[in-house]
Amino acid sequence: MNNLRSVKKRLSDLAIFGGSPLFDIQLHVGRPNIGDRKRFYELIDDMFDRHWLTNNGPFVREFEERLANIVGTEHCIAICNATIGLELAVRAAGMTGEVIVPSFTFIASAHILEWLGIRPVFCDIDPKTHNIDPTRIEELITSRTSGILGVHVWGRPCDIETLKLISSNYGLKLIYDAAHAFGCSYQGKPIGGFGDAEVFSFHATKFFNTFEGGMIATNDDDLARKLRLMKNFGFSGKDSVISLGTNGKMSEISAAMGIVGLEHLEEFVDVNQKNYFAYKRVFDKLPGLELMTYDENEKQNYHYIIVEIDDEKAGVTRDMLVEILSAENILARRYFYPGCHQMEPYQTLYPEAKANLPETEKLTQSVMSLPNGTAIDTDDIEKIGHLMEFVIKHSDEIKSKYG
Ligand code: T4K
Repeated sequence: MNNLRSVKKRLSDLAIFGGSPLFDIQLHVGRPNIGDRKRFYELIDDMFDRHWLTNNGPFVREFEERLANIVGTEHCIAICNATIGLELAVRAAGMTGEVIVPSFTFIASAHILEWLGIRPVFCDIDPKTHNIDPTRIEELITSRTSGILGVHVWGRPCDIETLKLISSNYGLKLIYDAAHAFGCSYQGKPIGGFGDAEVFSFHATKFFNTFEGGMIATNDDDLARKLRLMKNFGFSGKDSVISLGTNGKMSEISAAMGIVGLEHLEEFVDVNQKNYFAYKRVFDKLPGLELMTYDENEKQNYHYIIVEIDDEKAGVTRDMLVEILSAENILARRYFYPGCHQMEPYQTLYPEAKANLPETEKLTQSVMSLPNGTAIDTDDIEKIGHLMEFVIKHSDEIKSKYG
């Protein structure tokens, strides 16, 4: 119990934010997983030797092929980031007017709609899954609704079956923001093949990264053809532009990072999973702190360590915990606080949205995300556990310090 003793010593006078922190280095949520550097440098040498840095180069083509093998869709289109990927997918699918989207998501999911002149109509979530609540969708459908943008929050799939049924009943397009869900499955099938298209993020903070990057997966040939044109300014060949387009291309250096990362995919998942179960041992013992569960029958990337805090039972609030952890160099995040509808321009444009989002409102106040990935190990997690245990035991004194 040396760790516990040191925590007690460290916090004994409950001058919680003084002295040197429990961890010497900062433990961040979103620390990138990095594969074999030597192999990466070799690929970069090849790239320089070829003098081909972007524009559908050989690394991008190889990366797309490997992705298609993993995800099992007809088309995997590498892109510069998921935000542009979502814009491309929504535009190529022909969404207009209004699109139904959860507010409990990263702001990009809402921004891409508003950016395209589409109104994001915020739907509440199911508190058990943190995903869009399908029972609340139909009441939001109007004559202007053209689609649903589901988000597989934390990599846990939406209720895909019901969303598919609703979208086909109402003639709506269905796109998934699968930014969190690379390596995850739904009913045994890889995420990527559902809806009209699914968009993944390979941003540095995701469990698998290409610095910045992402991919659009689809089985729709026509949509894929449109997407390939649109991500390259609408060029169909040299000197021939046949549609409106933008620059959504992935660079060769990103694709090289992706190729190396794919060679470590199982190892990244193993580390995440091991850490997840170490956190589980910690949180199983602590009152008022509930660790989000993963469905063990599906494939998961175990990247997100999401804890819901019940103030009454824990004796401390989520915000107090985040502050205490941060003072000890554990940089937890309040994802997704305060919810898209509470950010601009949505708060001003659609002030009435809040009234329909009670579960979103509740969750944004009680949830926090903790570090995971190769930059943290089970010893660190045990230490975090001792700290949390101590904080909860001394919650009355700590609260009085907060005034
Ligand atoms: N849809 C969803 C559901 C998403 O979650 C996201 C992205 C998107 C769409 C859009 O995908 P992209 O267009 O980005 O491909 C971060 C990421 O920037 C963002 O990609 C991610 N979601 C979101 C959940 O997290 P911030 O504003 O929180 O980033 P920041 O700079 O505060 O960094 C987050 C944490 O990561 C910090 O603790 C520091 C750490 N970090 C970050 C970077 C970049 C590192 O340790 N190393 C790094 O290189 O948005």
